[in-house]
Amino acid sequence: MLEESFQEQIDAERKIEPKDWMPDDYRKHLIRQMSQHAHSEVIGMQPEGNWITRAPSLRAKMILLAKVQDEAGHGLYLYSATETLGISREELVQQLHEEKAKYSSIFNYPTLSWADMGAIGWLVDGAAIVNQVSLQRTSYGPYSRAMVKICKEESFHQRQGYEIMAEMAKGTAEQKEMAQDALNRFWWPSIMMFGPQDSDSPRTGNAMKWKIKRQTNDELRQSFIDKTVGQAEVIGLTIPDPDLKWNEDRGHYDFGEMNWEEFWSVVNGNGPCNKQRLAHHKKAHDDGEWVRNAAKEYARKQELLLN
Ligand code: FAQ
Repeated sequence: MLEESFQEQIDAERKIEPKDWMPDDYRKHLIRQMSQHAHSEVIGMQPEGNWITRAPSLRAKMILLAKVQDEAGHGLYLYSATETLGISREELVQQLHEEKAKYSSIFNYPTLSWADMGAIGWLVDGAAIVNQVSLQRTSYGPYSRAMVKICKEESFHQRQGYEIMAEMAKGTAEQKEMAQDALNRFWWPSIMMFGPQDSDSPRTGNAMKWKIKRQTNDELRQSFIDKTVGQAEVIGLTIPDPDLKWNEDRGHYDFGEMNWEEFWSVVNGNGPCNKQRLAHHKKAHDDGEWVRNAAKEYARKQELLLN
């Protein structure tokens, strides 16, 4: 009965709010997806943080710094939204540290040159926008509202990256080569962000039924590729996929096969930087313990004063 009226509410496009009744599996599904999304934002600061001290100008440095700060903010909204489902941030972070919770595969690749800041903004934020615009219509109210604000900031991030790529592509031959090399390295990992093919995606069935996801992994991946090919052409860079070709009948680009072995290897903890990213997160968390303790003590004293 409760389950039926829950599904009716979803089918009628009414948002589910924290105090509404929800099936346990819906709650667990959201905690998993939203916390992994939050972890991705926070771990995602590391590949870019690597370049803040080496940005080529004060302007570039200020913009990159602002972008990385936004990502911390996105992590915070998403942790807060996840906490409305009855789990604490401490537990979520513990799940990350114990490798029970994942984060996006893309952040396990190294950033080797300044052009990688361009490729991340253009492609990684570009892919994140396609995914998150769709998630603005997700059925859980706090997640949906967090996505609206996050998407506005992601648009600025995408433009920041595209500007870097465009500038480098029209610079010296060496600069253009750096931009092309970054595109070559980040293209396939970026389209892997959308997850496994629909036929290999165990979570999609429930996610679509509960309208947590509004489009499947393959639909979103196709939409990202269709948007991005023209952008590469405008700045004179070549997407490293010889099978990429406009298909008049489908009204979409056809594209080559992804290396699924690489995808699962990165997802399962064996990518180029998985160990480094997690170790860095744990160290930062431990180093910040005194700040958390001081904040808790301050809150306790304030409460004593009020009572
Ligand atoms: N990486 O059945 P599905 C950003 C896992 S934010 C790692 O298809 P689902 C901003 C999946 O978790 C980027 N793991 O699962 C930024 C599941 O494992 P589990 C993050 C992956 O949930 C930009 C298993 O494989 N965005 O970039 C990946 O229906 C620049 C089976 O997969 C989000 O998290 C992957 N790529 O679909 C920050 C968006 N793909 O949990 C800094 C929200 C799949 O059963 C710089 N999340 N897996 O153990 C989603 O939309 C979905 O969760 C998907 C996966 C699409 C990621």
